[in-house]
Amino acid sequence: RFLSTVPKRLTSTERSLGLAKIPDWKVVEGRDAIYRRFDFKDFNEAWGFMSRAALVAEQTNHHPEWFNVYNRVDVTLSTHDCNGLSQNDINFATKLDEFAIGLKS
Ligand code: H2B
Repeated sequence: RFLSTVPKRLTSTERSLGLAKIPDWKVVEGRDAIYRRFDFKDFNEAWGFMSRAALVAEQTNHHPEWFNVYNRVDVTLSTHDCNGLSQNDINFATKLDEFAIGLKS
C-alpha cells in the first residue's frame, strides 16, 4: 500500500514557478487544473504514450483525467486530495512532456 501523505495545494509562488516549466500546459478555466492536448501519428503511438503514462500513474499514485480518440490524447491534471494543483501535477506533466518528445505532438 502507499504511504499516504496528503499532497498540499501549491502556493501562488510555487504555482507560477511550476507552470513556467511546463509551458505547453494551459490552466483550465474555472478550475484549479491544467490541460494539454497531445496529437500523435496514429493510435499506436498514442497508446504507447498512454501505457507509459499509466505505469507512472500507478507508481506515483497520481492519476490523470484523460480522453483518447485515435491519435489524440487530452489530459487534465489536478489533485483531488487537495482540490487543486499540487507538485504531483507538475511532476506528472513534466513526465508526460518527456514521453511525448520525438513523437508527433
Ligand atoms: N490522483 C490524482 N490526480 N489526485 C489525487 O488526489 C489522487 C490521485 N489521490 N490518485 C489518490 C489516487 C487517492 O485518491 C488514493 C486513495 O490514494
